Amino acid sequence: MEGDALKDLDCQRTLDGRGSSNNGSGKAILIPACCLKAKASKPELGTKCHSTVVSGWFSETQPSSDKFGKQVFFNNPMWPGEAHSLKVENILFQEKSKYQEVLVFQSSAYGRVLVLDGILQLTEKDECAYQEMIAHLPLCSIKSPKNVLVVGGGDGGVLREICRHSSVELIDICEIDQMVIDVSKKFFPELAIGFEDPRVRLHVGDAIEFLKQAPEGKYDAIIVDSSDPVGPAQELVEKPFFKNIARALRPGGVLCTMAESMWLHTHLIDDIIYICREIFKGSVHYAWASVPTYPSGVIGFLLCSTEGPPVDFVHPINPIEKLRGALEFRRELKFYNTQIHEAAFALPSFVKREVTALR
Ligand code: JFQ
Repeated sequence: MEGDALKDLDCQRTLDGRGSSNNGSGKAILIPACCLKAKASKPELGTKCHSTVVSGWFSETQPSSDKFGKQVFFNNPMWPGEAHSLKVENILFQEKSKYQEVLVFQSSAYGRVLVLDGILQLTEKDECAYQEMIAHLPLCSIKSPKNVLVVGGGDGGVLREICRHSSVELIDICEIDQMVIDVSKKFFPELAIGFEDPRVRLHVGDAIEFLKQAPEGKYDAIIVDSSDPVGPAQELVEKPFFKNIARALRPGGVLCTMAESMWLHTHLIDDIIYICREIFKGSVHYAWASVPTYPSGVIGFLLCSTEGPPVDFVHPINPIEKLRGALEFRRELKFYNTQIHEAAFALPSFVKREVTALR
């Protein structure tokens, strides 16, 4: 049975008031709590539950079935053997865009959650850590950033953070999936507020093509807020992409890209750093932060600068506390500060050993 069929089976179970029913096989089965809730509370879009939601819990696994038709779960190949689960209150949105399956649900512990192709992208409770770090680590490392490009980031959260920097005059954002933008505007207004700033210019399309066309040396900073490098996003960790980024940056310009988890991906991190060291002749550093709902509870960032005025990523030259109005612009900073910035570059011993490109 494929994912879709499974989904239908999960959701077509009739309610009998006792939380269990019969799918035609005569066997009583439990009705996922999300379906009970959905039926009772008439959510905005349909009452179907989702293939990653089982018995009312969402996990980043790929549901399928074995040869006897029994439901089994394949782990995402990027984090084999583990899955973090969130209790689902109800499903708010579920649709397939041209590029991916988009799911929004209300969780009991982390507020609303955005999931793309079964992979958790953000939750209302801990999105602050990721968005604040990926934006301020690079922007506080250079003086007066003016032109910034965001690759991906269709939820708008990174835009919200960049807007705290009053020196910034232009923010180009290139997001491929219009549905992510629309869904964020509807369900995550605290993030999508980033789109309202007059400095933002939205380009809906393929960032790889966008970067090829970008004028040489245009940007002071480029932030890559992508999904994991499986499928189409794979290109975002390859050499040609980084070359185009370096070309679009001014001398001494900075890149900050999401760089997975040091607990799970030291090989991948090593590979990316190796590539970036060849291309970015200024400096290349790895930083990390705690984001409880990402696999293994941490996420990494790769910071690179092009040849030119040297950039000291570890000791920010443009501290956020000194930028007028930055701490409270639109909403208070929740996670980032200069101490966290400096601490983010301290690496555990096993990372220093395993990521040989960092030596
Ligand atoms: C939020 N603006 C984008 N990007 C989130 N495993 C990624 C989502 C998937 C995670 C890594 C970060």
